[in-house]
Amino acid sequence: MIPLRTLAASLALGLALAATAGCKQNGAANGSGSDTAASEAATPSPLSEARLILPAVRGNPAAAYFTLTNDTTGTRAISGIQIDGIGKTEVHQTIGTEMTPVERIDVAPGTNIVFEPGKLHIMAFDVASTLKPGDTTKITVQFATGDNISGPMKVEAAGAAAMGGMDHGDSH
Ligand SMILES: [Cu+2]
Repeated sequence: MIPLRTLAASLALGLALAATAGCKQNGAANGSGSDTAASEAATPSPLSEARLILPAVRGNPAAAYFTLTNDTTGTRAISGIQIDGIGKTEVHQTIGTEMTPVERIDVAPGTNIVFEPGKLHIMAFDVASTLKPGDTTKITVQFATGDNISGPMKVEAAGAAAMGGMDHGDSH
């Protein structure tokens, strides 16, 4: 008798090609403007750093971030966010591992409010399939007073850790 031994050597070759897809397409001349904020010259927009991070999986919510400066003399209360190509938005605050919906944000005169990963952020639901990385869409910040501010918003691919491990699958 010959002991038949089948050695199934399955070589799982995990070719981890660190494919940094959708890298920033920064042109050549990108001088790091240290303290000079007057780059665009024309109108200093109170809205900056606006970007929409597409979900890695279609059907999931996107996340949106921006910085808003209250350049008025009174407190501005953000009451809603609209983004072209997005069906519905919610303002969330991440506290620890939990996300809490925020209904209204008061921005004191002369201060900034920063929406950023892992902190205050916008969840963007019903993402239009037309939104692609590299596109520019439009964000409109609505205030409780009825007026609003709009500005361009960059559309970016779901980058590594861009979502900071956010999962809206469970509670909500
Ligand atoms: Cu969220």
